[in-house]
Amino acid sequence: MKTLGEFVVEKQRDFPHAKGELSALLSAIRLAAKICNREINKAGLGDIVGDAGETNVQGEAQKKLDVYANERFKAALEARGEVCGIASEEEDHFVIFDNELSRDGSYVVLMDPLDGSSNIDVNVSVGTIFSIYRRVSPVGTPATMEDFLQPGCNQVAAGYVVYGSSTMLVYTTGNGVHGFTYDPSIGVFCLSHENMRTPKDGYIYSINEGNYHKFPQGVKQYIKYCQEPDEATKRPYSARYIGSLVSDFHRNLIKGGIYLYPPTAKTPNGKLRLLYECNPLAFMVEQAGGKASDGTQRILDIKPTSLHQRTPFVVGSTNMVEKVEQLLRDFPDAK
Ligand code: AHM
Ligand code: MG
Repeated sequence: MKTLGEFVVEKQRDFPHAKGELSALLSAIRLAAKICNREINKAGLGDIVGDAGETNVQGEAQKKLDVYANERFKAALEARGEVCGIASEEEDHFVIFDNELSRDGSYVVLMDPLDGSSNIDVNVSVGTIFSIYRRVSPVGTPATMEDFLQPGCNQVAAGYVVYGSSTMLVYTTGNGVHGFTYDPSIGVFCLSHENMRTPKDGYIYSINEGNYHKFPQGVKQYIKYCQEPDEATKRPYSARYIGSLVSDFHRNLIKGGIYLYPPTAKTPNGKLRLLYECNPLAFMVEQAGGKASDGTQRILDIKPTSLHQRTPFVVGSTNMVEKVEQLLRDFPDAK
């Protein structure tokens, strides 16, 4: 049995000049994940479910556990000194860790501390998503907006924690995707899925079909395509939608499949946030042999212009994502 800690140290030896900063940073994330896992697991007890009474910058009601997870991850990352600032779905602005130790930190972290949190009150899986960059501003100074607005292809590491029937931490540093299952009896994440690969073809499609009438023509065509019987391509595909991005993504990564959050006329950029939802998952899926697109271009190539910007998101098995891109080209919407 190999623990996450051992695995990270082992991998660090592959980079002879690594100073162990990234390993220390990942260990901060691991600690915060364990603490959040403990609270999420007893979500039905006590006064921890429900709304916190505040809305975040995107006008969404914050859950008590959103706030809790945000605080836990922030505190764990600030305590170590490798990180000079964070951006979070639950924070209007990026947060500078302005103490002597953190100012010398080489990294910034962007995160969605508790994604899918509207599911928490009904005992459905939720997740944490994180994305790590090297800062571009000089070490020794406070973090700046430029540190956070980097294209996804600059990520040095990314990952997620899925608090599901078991809790897993899955991450990449650009050298494959590795998954660790939490053993609560010993309080340790253990290597369970080394070098995860996603199938090129999948048979699951995940989309909120309730919005069907608002989707672009190309996406409607794709839904029809998924439902059409055809033995050669094993259609119809199965529809699976949890409404909890990390869980939908995790299932599709393992089994093969596609997740779509398309634009609509009212929300031309869809719902999901580029920097801390789409970029990290795009990095992971590419590392596993899959693809992530906004319908026309690679997610990781988008140059961000604001912290909470949204993007349409199509992610999963390469051939499925390419089919969507093709149908969006073939069936353009009237301007
Ligand atoms: P959140 O960050 O406020 O939790 O929103 C993101 C969630 C994703 O987890 C999920 O895939 C999506 O929103 C579901 O949206 P919808 O209910 O519109 O289908
Ligand atoms: Mg989210």
